[in-house]
Amino acid sequence: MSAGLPEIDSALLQRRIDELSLITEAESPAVTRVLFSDADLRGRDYVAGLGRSAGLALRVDAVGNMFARWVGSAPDAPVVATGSHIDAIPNAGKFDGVVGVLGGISAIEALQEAGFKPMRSIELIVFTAEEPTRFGIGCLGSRMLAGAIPLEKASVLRDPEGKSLDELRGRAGLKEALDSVALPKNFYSAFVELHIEQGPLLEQQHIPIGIVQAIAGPSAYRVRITGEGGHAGAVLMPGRRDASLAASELALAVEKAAHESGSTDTVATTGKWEVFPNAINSVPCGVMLEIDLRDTCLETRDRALVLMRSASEGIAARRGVEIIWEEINADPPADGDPKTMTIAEDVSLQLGLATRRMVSRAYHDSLFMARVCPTTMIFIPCRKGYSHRPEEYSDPAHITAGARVLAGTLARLSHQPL
Ligand code: HGY
Ligand code: MN
Ligand code: MN
Repeated sequence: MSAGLPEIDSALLQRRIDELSLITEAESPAVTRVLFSDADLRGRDYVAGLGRSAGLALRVDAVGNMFARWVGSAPDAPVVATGSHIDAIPNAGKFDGVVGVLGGISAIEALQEAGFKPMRSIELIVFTAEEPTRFGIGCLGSRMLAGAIPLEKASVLRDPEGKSLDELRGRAGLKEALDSVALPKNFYSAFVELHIEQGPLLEQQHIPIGIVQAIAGPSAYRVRITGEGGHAGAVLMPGRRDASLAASELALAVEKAAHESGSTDTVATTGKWEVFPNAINSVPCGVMLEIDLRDTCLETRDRALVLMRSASEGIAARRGVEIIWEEINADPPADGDPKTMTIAEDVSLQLGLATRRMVSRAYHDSLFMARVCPTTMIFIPCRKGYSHRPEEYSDPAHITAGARVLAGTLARLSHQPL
């Protein structure tokens, strides 16, 4: 490959990001693209079209992970992979995940343009359901690739309307058995994901490239609270067993536990809240909460959980309600691979780009890819750290720089000794 690093077609990459952002179920500039929704299926078609025009060999697995491969001169050697996701939670932005998918395609096209010839094949992955919106669990596609979710748990997943994974993937024409998804050993030699930081650090410190050395471990819990309903006018206050007041106390206890875990890396959010019967003149008899608890350290995350659970028992006893906890997922944190991080740093240096190592507090498919091969992430700044909201924004110059670092890193990894 020429001494210099290939140029990314910045205008084309930006245009594609804008085009993909218009494939949404939300009012622009918001983006909503939930797994296997029409928008998600149209978004997949859009990206598959780009992969085909780049001459990549396409395949889709049983859960909808999409693979676009640039076959190298050593086609049977473990493959170098990159990629991210295009699904988006309701009312999100247009860069989360998309930068890694479209930036990955641009990086491959730039290498092709520069006459680079891969030795190890280079494969772009578009992961199914990085977001938990449809089935309540994040990273479903990369989890299954890594064999990190029991098949019996994956196959019974249902969305809030009761639709099953099989029914929905069937809509996308995916009929193969789910046990075909898990990757064989040494399938990939390395994985590098380009992603917006979803935090304010890089922008604040005017650093264009972040190299992710650790990804916080996510856990999620569904909590069902059952009290006693009744007429809002007729049921007097003494003796009420109002489920939504118990839920309110529990949500505050969740916040308190995160503060008291002993680490500033503990974060907890009661992000989903459904009240039943949800009528102004009816005392709530049931509430379903979903709680998101994360930490870069398992020990302090578990400490926060113990605090939450004991607070929950106290609330149940005091208010005479039943509180049942169900774990949705509890995943360990992941570490970046030192060698892969150093390659990304060297390439950044070659491009005159300052870097810093950092922790990702958001989870990503890299959290699971790190279980199957040496993995790191390349972060780029996003305005005020905004993400999961329409104001999400990343400057084209930063996106282009990130894609250039990705291109150089993939080229180096593809020529790693077999
Ligand atoms: O929630 C997360 O960390 C990711 O953006 N799905
Ligand atoms: Mn996200
Ligand atoms: Mn993401």
